[in-house]
Formats: sequence, structure tokens, C-alpha cells
Amino acid sequence: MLRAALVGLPSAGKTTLFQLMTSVKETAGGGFGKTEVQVGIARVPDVRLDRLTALFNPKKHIPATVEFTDIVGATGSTQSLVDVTAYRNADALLHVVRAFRDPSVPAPRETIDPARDIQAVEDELMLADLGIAEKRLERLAKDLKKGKNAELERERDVLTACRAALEEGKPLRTLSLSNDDIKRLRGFQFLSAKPLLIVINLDEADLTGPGGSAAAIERMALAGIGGHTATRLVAVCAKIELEIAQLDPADAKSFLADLGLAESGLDRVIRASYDLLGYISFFTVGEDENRAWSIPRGTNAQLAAGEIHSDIQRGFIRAEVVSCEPLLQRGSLAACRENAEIRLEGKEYVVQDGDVINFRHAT
Ligand SMILES: Nc1nc2c(ncn2[C@@H]2O[C@H](COP(=O)(O)OP(=O)(O)OP(=O)(O)O)[C@@H](O)[C@H]2O)c(=O)[nH]1
Ligand SMILES: [Mg+2]
Repeated sequence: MLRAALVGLPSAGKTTLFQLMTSVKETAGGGFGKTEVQVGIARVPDVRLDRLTALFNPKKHIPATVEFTDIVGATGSTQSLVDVTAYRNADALLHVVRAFRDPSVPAPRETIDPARDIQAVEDELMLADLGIAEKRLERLAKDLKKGKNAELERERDVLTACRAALEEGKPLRTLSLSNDDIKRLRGFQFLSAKPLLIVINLDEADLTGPGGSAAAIERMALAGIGGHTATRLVAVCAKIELEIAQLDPADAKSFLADLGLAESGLDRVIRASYDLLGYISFFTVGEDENRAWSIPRGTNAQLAAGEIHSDIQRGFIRAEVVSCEPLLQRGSLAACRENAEIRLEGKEYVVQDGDVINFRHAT
């Protein structure tokens, strides 16, 4: 399960967006003072799966999902970032930034300044990481005095590089590290190393004003941020999303069209979280069930089979693969077969986004 945790300053709209994006909520203690952790599941919108479902008309239709965590009563301080395990356990962080003006909702820093708030939270993430890196380096220095140890020395060197980056104000996600070093650091769960999705919670007026949300992002001098390593930026307007959520789907569609939007901002946030994590979807289809499965990009066919069941991975013989585009165009697997569009692939085949797969396996 892919996990993303919401961070941000108070009254940015985290809980509002969380509630709009997710269902199946459960609340658990967060392990820090009075904080509570709310967990919810969001379905990843995917038109390909919708179209496959229209084609096969299966009994069940199961989309890919992302789990979001909202921390109730977190202050956004360095200490809470260090202490709330939900942040550490997340695969990605989603920073909700206040850009809506509404004077009836007090802003924690009086003025509305998204660029400043983005940097402020980034600083908190880096400060939290710096504390952890320094503590570990002190410990390592003590241990290395007792005797040489190549692995501990390597760990010290990597952490020293991390500390230097953090002191220069560079988040750890910008470092290019070897896979071995990434493994060495994994246990620390550094927050500034996690992929970051910045969600700008726009004012209603920004969506409908000249140039729409893109112009608003430009005015806030945020346009470049989405290009940073492992960072994306999307804009939503929680207030409008709330209104859309109360409409039935057909009305919602025409409402979006009136605003000049193709899809709801929430869909874009969920989708962007999924892409940011480096995940792709393959599909299984049939009369009973059409389903999207999540795998990291670059996964081979045998490992992908294990996503469905360990028995299928173990007994893997081969994969029958067709991309969903030709399948959707031809309208049936039989037609694809006649046109030699179904390929037989072995264990090492690297599964592609949008592949429709039938695994042949020994039982
Ligand atoms: N006008 C306007 N109000 C909004 C928008 N988004 C959220 N709000 C309001 O702002 C207030 C704070 O929103 P929350 O979603 O609770 O913010 P939060 O980030 O979870 O805040 P904390 O949990 O206190 O850190 C609520 O009253 C929301 O209704 C928006 O886009 N426009
Ligand atoms: Mg909240």
C-alpha cells in the first residue's frame, strides 16, 4: 500500500482535502501528546480502468489506491515532525499550502504567502533530519573510537554528506546517492528525503480569474518548484471541491466544464501522489473482476505476479500481455489475439504502465 502523509501549517486546508479525497477512515493514536492520526484510502482515478470496465462489464471493479494520513492537532513544529511516526512511515509527503485568502479563517502568519510557507515547512523537515543525523554521527564517532569498522565508516561518510547538505539548506531528496547508500539511510526515514507533493490550496477567485490556476501559480512565483528533484506541484481549491462533492456526477461534470477544468483537483492530487511515488499500474481483466495493480516502475513480470499472489509468482510460467490501448480499440482479447497483439513474455519482462496481463502459472 502506498502511503502519503499530509503536512502543512495550521488552517491550510489539510483536513478538508483529506476528507474530500478519502473514504474508510480510522483514527489511531499518533504517539505525540494529544495528536491523533486519521487514515483514509483514496481510489486512484484511471480512465483506462474505467474504459476496460465498460468493455468487460465485470462484477467487480477495483482501482489502485493510495493511503493518506492526516495528523490532527499537529503543530507543524520540528518536534512533532520528529515524534509522529506517521510522517516517518510515509512513502511521500503531501504539503498543503494555504493560498486562499478568506479573512474569516485566521492565517497563522497573518499574510498569505505560499512561497514563504513552502520554505518554512521545508526548513522544518530539514531541521528534523539534521537532529537525527547529528545524533547518529555522535554515536558513530564513539563506536568508531573503539575500533575500525568499514561499514560504520561508510555510514559516517554518507551521514556527513547528508549533514553538509542539510546545513546548506538542501533537502536530502536532492542528493544523488548510490543504491547501497540509500539502503544505509533507509532506517532513518529522513523526511526531507521523501518525495514531496506540494498542493496549493487556491482561492476561488484564482481559479476563475484571468489565466486560471496556472496564472495564479505564476503570480505566486511558484512555477519553478514543481521541477525540483522528486517534487511536484498541483493546485486545487478546497472550497470548490466541497461544492463539487455535493453534486451528483453529471452536474459535477458540467460544473467543472463551466470552470474550464477537465477533472476535479482532488483527482489530480491523488494521481500526482501516485505518479510521484514512481508507481505504475497494470491491469487484470475478466468477467468477475477488473483490477488495477500497483508496482514500482521497472518491476519484472514475475515480481508483478507476486503482487496478485505469491503462488502465481512461485509457479510463474509466462505472462500474456497486451497494452490496454489496442485492447480498447479492438474491443476484445480475441480480436487482439487474431491480430497477434498478445505477446508471451517471460519472468524478466519489465511490466509497462497500462499492460493488461494474464499470468500462466503452475499450481
Ligand atoms: N474559503 C476557504 N476556506 C477554506 C478552504 N479550504 C479550507 N478552508 C477552511 O479553512 C479552515 C481550516 O481548514 P482545515 O482543513 O481544518 O485546515 P487544516 O490544515 O486541517 O488545519 P489544522 O488541522 O488546524 O492544522 C476550515 O474552516 C475550512 O473550512 C478554501 O479553499 N477556501
Ligand atoms: Mg486538520
